[in-house]
Amino acid sequence: PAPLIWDDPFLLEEQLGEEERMIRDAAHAYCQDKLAPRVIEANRQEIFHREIMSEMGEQGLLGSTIPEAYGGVGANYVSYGLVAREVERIDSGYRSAMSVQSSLVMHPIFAYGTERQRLKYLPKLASGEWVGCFGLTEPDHGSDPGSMVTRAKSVDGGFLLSGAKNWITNSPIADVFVIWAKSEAHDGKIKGFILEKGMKGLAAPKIEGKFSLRASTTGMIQMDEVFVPEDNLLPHVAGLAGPFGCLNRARYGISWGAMGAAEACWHAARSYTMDRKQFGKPLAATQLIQKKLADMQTEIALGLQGCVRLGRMMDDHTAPAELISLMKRNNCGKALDIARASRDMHGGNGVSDEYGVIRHVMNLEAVNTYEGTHDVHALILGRGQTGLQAFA
Ligand code: TGC
Ligand code: FAD
Repeated sequence: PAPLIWDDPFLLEEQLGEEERMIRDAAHAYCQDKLAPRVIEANRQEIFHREIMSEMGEQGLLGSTIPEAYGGVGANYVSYGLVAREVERIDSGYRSAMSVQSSLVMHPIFAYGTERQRLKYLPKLASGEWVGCFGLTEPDHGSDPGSMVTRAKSVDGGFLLSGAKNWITNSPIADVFVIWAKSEAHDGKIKGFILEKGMKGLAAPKIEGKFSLRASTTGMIQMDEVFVPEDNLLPHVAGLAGPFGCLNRARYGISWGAMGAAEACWHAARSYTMDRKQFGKPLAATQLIQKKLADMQTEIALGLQGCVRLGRMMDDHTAPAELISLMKRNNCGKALDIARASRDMHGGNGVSDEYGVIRHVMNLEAVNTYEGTHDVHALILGRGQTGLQAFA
């Protein structure tokens, strides 16, 4: 039999096309050279270095699936996933910033916007000159966004938006806000609106004291009768299908990203336990440690195979939403388990940020919760196979 490649058991590498590998290699080099050196300080001090958005833009990592005419690079979804894996190998917070800009801000403007909106916003979002955020969750409505209370009242020439959004990635530094609100002019249906920094009545205070994704900035969005011109309504979608169309793409990217964080923790655990000796031999020469390494290898190998298959289905337009839930749920839950085990295998050193692993544990707690919690995705899968909804 052929020898096993321990860190690529299914030969994922051979399943990628040349262009996919090129995009992945460029992202890998950028992440290792530019993101890795900044992350310990960013996490310690709770800083998001704004210039990262411009650097990612320069590298073609923002809205990479959007056509070139609007500033994207027209990459496929497998490439988008490979990039998410490389970014999250460093930190889930950096992948968050990229996912939100790409899947939750640029995608809705591209898919549901007018040509004028595409031309106005997409190139500047692609270059990182502008930062975007996505406001769906509210203080009292998280897993159940359909019950949102943010309202768009119709007035001459546009709308007045009032309400509050909570836990919004990038909001404190955002120039562009994609907001979901129930619109009076559309029979109370949920519609998407593009708001801009500086609009009267709009505020985006930072949420302080976050012990997860500290290298990503998160805030609220407060709207007090913000006037939004008719031109800033996203006309081509109504209802929850609008935000969920964006979430499908972001959740898919998170499936890959979480595996990147898991791989970082697995490789760290393997190296650490091979070097560290207790009772006169390397920790990695003990059965308990080897079982943990075997579990990590197995879950990551299977998780990545699922990602590449789902990516091919996304590219063929055959991916059902439930399958995206299956991968988001599985890979986030497994990555969190792997990060916690790796932290344990590092002993006392595991709680020091110098070793990186505790940061991944903290980050993956939020990744397992946002974009649909682990249990909400179980309910989506349960409904899919029984036809019975168990949410309410
Ligand atoms: P339900 O009856 O299931 O559906 C209502 C309408 O929406 C459509 N729909 C979808 N369309 C496309 N893709 C999907 N995945 C869809 N899921 C639902 C559905 O067809 C229907 O359309 P229509 O035309 O018939 O009206 O709605 P429900 O109210 O029962 O929903 C239940 C549930 C639990 C599935 C859903 O609300 C849910 O997924 N909750 C989780 C909320 C969530 O994921 N929030 C994410 C906020 S954004 C975020 O976290 C960003 S963090 C990013 C980062 O920093 O990286
Ligand atoms: P809740 O919905 O209150 O859930 C609490 C608990 O109850 C969970 O364990 C959940 O699984 C469980 N639960 C809920 N419903 C049920 C049920 N029917 N049956 C059984 N159990 C249930 N949102 C945005 O719109 N944009 C963003 O950019 C964004 N970024 C975020 C960044 C961070 C760092 C975080 C932490 C969150 C972000 N979110 C964002 C919000 C995120 O999507 C929500 O936190 C998430 O959807 C869960 O909602 P909730 O926090 O209100 O929890």
